[in-house]
Amino acid sequence: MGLTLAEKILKAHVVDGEFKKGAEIGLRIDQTLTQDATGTMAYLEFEAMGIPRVKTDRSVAYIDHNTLQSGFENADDHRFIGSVAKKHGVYFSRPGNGICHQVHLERFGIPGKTLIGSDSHTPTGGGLGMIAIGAGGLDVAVAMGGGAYYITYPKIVNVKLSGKLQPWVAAKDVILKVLQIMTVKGGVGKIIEYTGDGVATLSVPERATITNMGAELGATTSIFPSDEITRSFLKAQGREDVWSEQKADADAEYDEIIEINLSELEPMIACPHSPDNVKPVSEIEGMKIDQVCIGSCTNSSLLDMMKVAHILKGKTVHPDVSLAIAPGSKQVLNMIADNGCLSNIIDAGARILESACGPCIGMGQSPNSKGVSLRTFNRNFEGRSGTKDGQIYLVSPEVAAISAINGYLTDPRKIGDMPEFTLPEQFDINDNMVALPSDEANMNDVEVLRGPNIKPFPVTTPLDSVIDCKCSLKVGDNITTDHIMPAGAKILPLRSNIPAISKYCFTVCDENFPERAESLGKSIIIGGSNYGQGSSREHAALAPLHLGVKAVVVKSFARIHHSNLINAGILPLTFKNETDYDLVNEGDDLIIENVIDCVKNDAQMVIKNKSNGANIEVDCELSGRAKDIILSGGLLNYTKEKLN
Ligand code: MIC
Ligand code: SF4
Repeated sequence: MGLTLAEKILKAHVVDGEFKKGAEIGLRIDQTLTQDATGTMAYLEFEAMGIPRVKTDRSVAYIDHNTLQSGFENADDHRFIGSVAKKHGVYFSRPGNGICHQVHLERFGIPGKTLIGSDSHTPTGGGLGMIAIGAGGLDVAVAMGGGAYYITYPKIVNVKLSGKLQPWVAAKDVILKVLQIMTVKGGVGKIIEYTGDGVATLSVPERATITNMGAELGATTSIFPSDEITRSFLKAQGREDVWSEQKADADAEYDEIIEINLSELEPMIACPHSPDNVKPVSEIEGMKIDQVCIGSCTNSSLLDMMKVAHILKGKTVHPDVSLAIAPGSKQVLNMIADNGCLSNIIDAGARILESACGPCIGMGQSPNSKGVSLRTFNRNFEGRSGTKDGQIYLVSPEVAAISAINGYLTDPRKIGDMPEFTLPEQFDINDNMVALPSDEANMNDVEVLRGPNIKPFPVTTPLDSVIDCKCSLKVGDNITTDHIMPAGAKILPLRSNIPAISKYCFTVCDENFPERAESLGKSIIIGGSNYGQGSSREHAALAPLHLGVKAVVVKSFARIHHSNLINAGILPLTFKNETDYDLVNEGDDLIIENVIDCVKNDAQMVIKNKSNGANIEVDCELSGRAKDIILSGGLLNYTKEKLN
């Protein structure tokens, strides 16, 4: 039996474990990326491991999230990351150079290689035919040190594309369609592999839009083949030498098949507050809007900007609408400046933002109260925009731009013929905002610059044999990491300071949680299904760790957050019977006995609810390695023990 493309790349990189479905496999990692909001922790962790130089083929540190410098904190973090990167052999993409995923696609990604990044949208690299996976900072630190990255051998879903997108229907509509079919938890434990005749009709940036937002399916990653289209993209980036063909065997077998005829798709929209709450635009067309934001790692490529500029040319943004645009990289911004598109955008009245994440992570541009905001981004979780009652809708750049002019949600197919937008044969290449690492011989001359906001990694302790404490919080289904550890302009500057950021943990759900958890000393959190969906931020585990959370008991977990809890030494448990969720309430006194024995020997773990007498069976499904990590009190302790 032949292999799928994902399996071929995985197989070529397996360094530990048996290569069979469902088993845990350790992968050799060729490239890593970090961004600034998760990067400071990742480099503190790397330093704590005591390995002098990174051992990957290429590691890149980006600054793109915390670019609003309203105090010293973010600038200090940028300086820390720049200096620590230089010392240890990491390329440093300076603020202004662009969003990590966009820049990595343009300048560093290589077909057939593995990439892990401390950001959940790292699968963008799948658009080039890479296995690119989002992970916690600690996992990235270990990979930089040459350690393997562990995943469960996933199921492979084949999304077969046929036909061709009709004018004004976009790559964004493809992934919104997939989200409508699979939902935000449908991809957990799966890789989404795109095949079929339709693939050849999509450019690399369009493929990258699709793999990027595959993160919203909860998938391990998504991947396209690397073909002649990929070759011309890399050639235009001056990197044809790194191209190789990557495709599935003709007789590859998939676990699931989804067929999508591109010709039949229409413009789609994800409604508040979930990326899978998808409808055709035509169903709610005419909805009045207050704001439009175009950009983010999903939709900020040169092609996206050129389409937007074409729509805006000679028009004016509607008087009731604020339009903000952030091109994805310095390369994109430079090229639209050179080809005149930027001038059309400025002329129309758009507010030009720097090439960074910006409003996507609540770094400015929060909409007005109850404001309706159309965004080309990938997440519309409640509160993420910075306005609690903001109504965020996710659409393609085409829908966003035409709606900004009209003042209401508009189906772009109405605006007549679409001109051909093709990628240039040569991009504008200037890597002057990527600082090179020091030579190994000179690394000791590089001083690592630490600001006062940078606090050490929290101390973890080996697993307790008895967990005897209260339930400090009970939450429902689909809790996102934006609920657990909110971001935004006010809180993000505290990413290097766990004690300070912990004061905001879960405040979206319950303002009193941090104080309550801290005063309890230790506690357990109860949750529903798909707990921890969304970002890779390990702060969603480190803040609960700091607040004394010993175990999280839920109906099911999202992949990256599950690993982050293990890495932080917090016990991740699932209800054996989901209905037992009803047997625990906030404030109940709980006890779990023989914890170490149950973890080591896979014995049935039971939570006794002393408040109502219920005995609740819970599962602790961990691989052998994950058990050792939990027993050691987290990945850092485990790695140090191994290195010693
Ligand atoms: C996001 O889109 O939620 C982020 C901000 O990029 C996160 C990383 C973070 O929280 O720093 C992600 O996607 O992993
Ligand atoms: Fe940045 Fe938004 Fe992309 Fe996250 S999803 S990396 S915040 S642009």
